[in-house]
This record gives sequence, structure tokens and C-alpha cells, in this order.
Amino acid sequence: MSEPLDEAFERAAGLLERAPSVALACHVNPDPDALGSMLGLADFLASKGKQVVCSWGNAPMARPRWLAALDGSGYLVEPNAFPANPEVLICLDTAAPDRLGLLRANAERAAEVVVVDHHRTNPGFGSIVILDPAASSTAELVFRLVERMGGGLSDRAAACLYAGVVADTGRFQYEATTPETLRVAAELRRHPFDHARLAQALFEDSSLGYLRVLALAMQRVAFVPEASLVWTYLTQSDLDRAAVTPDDLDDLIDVIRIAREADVACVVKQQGDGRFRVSLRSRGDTDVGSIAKEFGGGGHRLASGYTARHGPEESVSDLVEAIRRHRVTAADG
Ligand SMILES: [Mn+2]
Repeated sequence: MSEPLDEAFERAAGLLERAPSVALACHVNPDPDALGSMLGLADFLASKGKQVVCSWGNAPMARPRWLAALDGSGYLVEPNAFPANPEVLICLDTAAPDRLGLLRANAERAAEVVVVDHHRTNPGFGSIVILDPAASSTAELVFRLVERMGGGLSDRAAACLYAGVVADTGRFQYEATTPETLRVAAELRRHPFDHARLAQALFEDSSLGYLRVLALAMQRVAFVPEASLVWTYLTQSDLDRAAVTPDDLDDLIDVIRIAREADVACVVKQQGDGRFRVSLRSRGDTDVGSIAKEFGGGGHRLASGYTARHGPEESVSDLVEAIRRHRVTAADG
């Protein structure tokens, strides 16, 4: 572990030991790593007698269905009930301040901001920054922070952190799955929570409507050989007809990415606000994190996303340009 990271863990542990109350936030449209790391840490801090409150910056705060499998929603408040000037604010899995959405202003007014994150694109905002791009998940970093503070997770906090690790590693499949990740997962699995049921809630709990939009997305699959890109799209009216929300489609990219002909997979899906969100995955040869950053987004080398400026066709032609440029640069370097 590098010195600055070690020091950040130490400073964060000290600050949290002393703080009587802690506010926790994660990125908008939270995934299991964001919510699991936030609720797991909140439960741990509550067990140490701290007053804790958690939120994320969407209004309304649409709660994903799988949240019911994480026993920790008692810590959640709507963003308008979140402390306006928190003494200590912890931002989890949040790659940049704007990913806090409505809670960004709260972060700007907080006396101390502790950032716990693993996104390589994170500029390191906050007064204490636990940022480790080599970590599989923010939940893994939270586990290490908890160890630093003497350990002692409840079973429900362990389940929350496990959800974050298992989701962000693609069920221990992605390249960021290290021996350390598996050690953390093994420690978490010592707790007697129902991991099979948790995995089912996270990964195998879609509606028939989802299958119908999946069929539509499959029909629209297009291949752009010169960019080694496979892509598809869904609009809000597609989703409305099937009674599906954009969050229900988080796993669609995992279906698109299996095509061996393409290195990059892309899903363009319209959000509730009308804008299109682009999700990117690489099978290994393209740094889609850098490409997403170019469009104002972020993520990891092989998994990233951004909000598009245009509709699907135009956004994808911009993307094709960017991929080709990156390939040339990579070949030169
Ligand atoms: Mn994450």
C-alpha cells in the first residue's frame, strides 16, 4: 500500500472515531457498490454510537428493487432531509462532485469530506481521499477502513459490503478481482447472511417487460467493424411500453458485450429526463475509461459511461471517432 493511501486510511479512521455524527452520500442512480458500501459503513458507524444519515442526490430518490435485499434502508433520508452543512460527509463510490447530484451543495458546505472510491478518473476531491483504482470496489475499501477501525461488522453490514464486491467484480470475473478482493469477500462471507438469495435479488430479478425490451435491443444490435464496436439503444417510449425503468437495464450491456467480433460494447439508453446515457465496456483492448472522460463521463479502463449530447445515431458516430483516435494514439505510444 502506498504511503499516501495508508495515511488517508489512518486520517479517515481517526476522524470517524472522533465524529459524533456522520453523513454519508453516494453517486446518483446508485448501483450495489454505491449503496452497499454506504449502508454497510453507516451500519458500522451506528454500531459505534455515531448518529448516521445516508442519501443520494436524485429527487425523488427512486429506490432500486434490490435495495430490499440490503438491510439498511432505515438509514436513508430524502436529499432534502440531508444535513445542509454536515460536520463530516463521506462520499462513497463517487467519481466526481457532480455525481453527487442534488447533494453536491451539501458537500461544498461540509467541514470535512472523506472520499472513498476506486474510480481512476476521480480527481481526488475531498479533505481526506481514500482512492485506490486497483481496488475491485468501494465496498472493498470500506472493509479495509473498518478493519483499520478495529473491525466488528454486523451481519447486515457484511451483506451490504458483499453486495458491493460481488456486483462490481461481475461476480468475481473482472480483472480487478485480486487475492485481496477474495480475502475481503471470504471475510464477509463468514457472516451468516443468505448470499444466494442476495445474488438472486441483484442479478436474477427482472420482469417479463425486461425480456421484451431485451428482444427489442437485440433486434437493433449494430456492428461498426472499423471501431470494433457493437451497440444498441433503447428510448424512453420503448421502456414505457414495457413498464421498465432505465435502472432495470443495467445488465443489458453484459449481454451486448459477449459478441467476440467487437472489442467495445455500447448501450445507449434514454433517461427519465430525456437525455441519453452511454454505457461502454471493453473486452480488454480499449481504454473506455479515457474515452468516457473525453465526453465528460468517467469510470474504469474496461467499464465506463457518460451522458450523451445527442441522440443514439449521432452519439455513436462521435464515439466511433473517439475510439479510432484512441486506437491510433495507443498504437503510437
Ligand atoms: Mn464501484
